[in-house]
Amino acid sequence: MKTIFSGVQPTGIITLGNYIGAFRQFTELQHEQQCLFCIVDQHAITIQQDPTSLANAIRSLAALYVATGIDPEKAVLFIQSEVPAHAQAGWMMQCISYIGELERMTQFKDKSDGKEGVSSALLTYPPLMAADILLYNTDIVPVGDDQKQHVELTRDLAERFNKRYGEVLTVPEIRIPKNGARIKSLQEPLKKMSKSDPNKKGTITLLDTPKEIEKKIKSAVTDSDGVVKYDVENKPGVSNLLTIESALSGVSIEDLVAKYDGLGYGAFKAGVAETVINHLKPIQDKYYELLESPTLDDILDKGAEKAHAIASVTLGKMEAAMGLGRRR
Ligand code: ATP
Ligand code: LTN
Repeated sequence: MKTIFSGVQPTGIITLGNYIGAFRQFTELQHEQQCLFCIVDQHAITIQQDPTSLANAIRSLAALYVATGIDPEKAVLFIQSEVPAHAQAGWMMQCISYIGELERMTQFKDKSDGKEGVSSALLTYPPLMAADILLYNTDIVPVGDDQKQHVELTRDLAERFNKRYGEVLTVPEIRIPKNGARIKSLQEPLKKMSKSDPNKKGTITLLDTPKEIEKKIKSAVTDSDGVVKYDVENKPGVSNLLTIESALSGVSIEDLVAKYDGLGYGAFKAGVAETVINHLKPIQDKYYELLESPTLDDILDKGAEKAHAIASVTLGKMEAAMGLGRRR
């Protein structure tokens, strides 16, 4: 059995991008593998967060993990800050990271570009992510395409650690979905759909109402030729909508193109909206049922306990290998 680890930031309500790129992989993998899924709240505070909103986002994300199909009997679901080994191992990973390699991370460049008062933690975010992954002897990291560079850095750091201090860490592999690894914004189809995008019209969240979904898809940016065709380069908006419908319905893009042949963008967009609305309805029902229930706290308490049991063993090995503390 392989060990799977992934994390999502509680920085807003998760989007169709997060769902198709990440959550769908999680629910598939949990049946055969040992899975750990983390709410990475310490990553979220690399950008200033309002404390009440952050607390709400953490609970909401936990409920969405379960509502989208994570089975807490099979997978471990926990909050990063409730397992102190993450911050401890994160520090050790920072100590073996070079400033130059961190400055080359595109997520750092995107999130710091043109901003004043960028936190030092935004730069040292990837070593903390490496710690998240490496503490659990992870074999596979299911993520969207945008995290490829961070997982590659994690591999480099694990190899560097092992070379310097002895074989302690497992070098993980990345897993990116074939279909929908990078869902685009509905308003700027060259940019990825992102839950912290201030332009809410470009993003569909898992909690949007049917009316909101219809409206956003109706006003999605397409092109003027009126033909439903998959062509990412010349028709990024239409291709993005096709990818969304295909990922949610399981119907191939080819079959969708045939289904909408000769129909205009109006009918196409109505069809995509209907698929999205129907897919999200049971997830939303389960979410609202869970949100206020004590079941969610039980799940998170048990998750933190199980995660701590695994992480503290690896942390102990890392500390001993590096020579921290007293020799035992
Ligand atoms: P933020 O806007 O705060 O950076 P985000 O929407 O990029 O958030 P993350 O919490 O960084 O979301 O990512 C959670 C998971 O969703 C990751 O595995 C990431 O690769 C995946 N993901 C994020 N955006 C997309 C997208 N547009 N398409 C496919 N996968 C995505
Ligand atoms: N950097 C990721 C979130 C993240 C993560 C992780 C993903 C933090 N730790 C460990 C996979 C494994 C992001 O921004 N999506």
